[in-house]
Amino acid sequence: MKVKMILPALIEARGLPVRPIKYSLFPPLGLATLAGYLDSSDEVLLQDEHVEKLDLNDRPDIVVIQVYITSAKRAYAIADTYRAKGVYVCLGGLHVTTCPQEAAPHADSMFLGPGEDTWPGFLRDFRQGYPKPIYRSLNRSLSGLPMPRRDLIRRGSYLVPNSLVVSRGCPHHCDFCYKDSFFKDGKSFYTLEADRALREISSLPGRHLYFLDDHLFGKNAFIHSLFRGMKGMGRVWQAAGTVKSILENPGLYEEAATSGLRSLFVGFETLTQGNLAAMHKTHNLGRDYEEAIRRLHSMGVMVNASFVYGMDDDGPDVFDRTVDWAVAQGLETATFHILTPYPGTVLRARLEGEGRILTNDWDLYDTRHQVFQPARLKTGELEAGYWRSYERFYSWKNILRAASTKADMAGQFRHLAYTGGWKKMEPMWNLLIRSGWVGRMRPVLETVLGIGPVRNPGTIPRGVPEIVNDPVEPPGELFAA
Ligand code: B12
Ligand code: SF4
Repeated sequence: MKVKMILPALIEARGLPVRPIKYSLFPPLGLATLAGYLDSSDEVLLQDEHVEKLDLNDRPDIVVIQVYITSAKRAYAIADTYRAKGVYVCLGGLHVTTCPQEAAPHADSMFLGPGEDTWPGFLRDFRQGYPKPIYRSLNRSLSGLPMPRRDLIRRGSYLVPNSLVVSRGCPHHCDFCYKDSFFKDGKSFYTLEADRALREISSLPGRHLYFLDDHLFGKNAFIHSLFRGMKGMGRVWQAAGTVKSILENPGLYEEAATSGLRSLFVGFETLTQGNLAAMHKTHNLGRDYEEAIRRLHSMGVMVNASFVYGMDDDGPDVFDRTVDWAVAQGLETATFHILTPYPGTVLRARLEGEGRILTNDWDLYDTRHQVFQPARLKTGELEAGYWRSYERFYSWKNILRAASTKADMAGQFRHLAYTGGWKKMEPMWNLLIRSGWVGRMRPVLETVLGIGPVRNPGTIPRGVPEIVNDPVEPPGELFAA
């Protein structure tokens, strides 16, 4: 059987003259995971439109498309092209789960929720000739999960090919988050067995790992076993965790740092207690953010802070206040978002009830556009403040100020190299992406992450496969111009 798997790109990733590095960071892990369920006799092609030009002239038996909200229009156009040729089209992913009626006219089979239970069932049905129009995930478990088919991924096209997820979902329930809408029909937080996770980690070449789990630190027993197993592997890794987990678990992050944790994505979201309460982000309420940052920095762990603008307590001062605070804390990187009411979320239901949704143009639901009426911000203020935050946080003046909070020269140097590398060198990244050389920057990233007051020098022990130079693919046509 011939199976084609496609991750369509949002317009920005296809059209821009300068290609942001964020679209060449991570490979399509969800699709590679589903490919793990196919038979060895099946012929599979996985294409990621963020890094290659799609070939839509073929005629496979099944086309599988992952649909995100911002790439939904493109996903439906690709689906329609194949269906017009009589090819069987499967649509799944987050946006299909939250907007099934919208997706239905473009699919032969639709999949709601995570695919680990529904996809194998569909494959059986399809091979027997009786596929159903809709599959809804109800049984949530990762036991027996096959290894993702990483052999289908063009490693050289990504800066971080070693992304992985060892859990699904998150134990918390924030009103603005996609999580409860995606996992609504069953368990919304579950993990792999630690042994299985460690086997996957051991199979990954090189040193660097990026855990894409929503909250890696959500289940203590699992995570302790994982870190114990990773100790001595010589890895450097990045992940996401909550303020609560940093403050409430003595020893946990020390163990993580010893096993190679070098930077943590933390959802601070807002500096205002009223906002946290209104969004039911209760695990952040009353927490000492500054203490959490100090703890991470004392272990040599860099902080990537996430902030969301536009909640009801946010007035015009929120932008500068947040950036000034972030710089004073010596945060290495920050990600700012405009509050976005994704379909299926509690936030959206509330704003709809209050008549505050301004548009349903999904292209604008990219956390960079104002799509609802804020309570205390005038038209234009939210988007202008959002862009100003990036400009101010990543100005050389503020990068130097934040770096100068680090106790020693190595820490200051790492801060400058990491932050400057991400945000001040877009033209260089653009060139590397277009020339197909982005993967060659991985050793540089690993070196920068390894600098500084870290507990684990990260030498590569025997047995860890290392790829120094991934095969370099020719630049895709898309980037040749
Ligand atoms: C890595 C990541 C990215 C990466 C790359 C994405 C990629 N290559 O897949 C980058 C940096 C490019 C990115 C960009 C953006 N992202 Co993003 N990203 C993620 C993140 C952190 C992990 C995705 C992942 O790999 N998950 C692990 C795999 C195993 O799960 P999965 O991909 O969901 O696949 C499973 C199921 O969805 C399902 N499935 C999926 N497709 C199909 C198809 C079929 C047929 C079947 C059966 C099943 C199925 O089965 C899979 C196995 O269970 C998620 C958060 C999250 N936890 O998912 C946010 C997330 C997906 N991103 C989000 C957003 C908003 C964006 C941006 C708009 C942000 C921005 N401001 O630019 C852009 C736009 C992306 C786009 N192209 O449209 C939102 C999506 C909201 C929504 N309702 O769609 C999320 C959920 C973050 C959040 N908490 O809000 N992102
Ligand atoms: S803690 Fe993060 S991932 Fe978990 S529900 Fe809240 S926003 Fe979503």
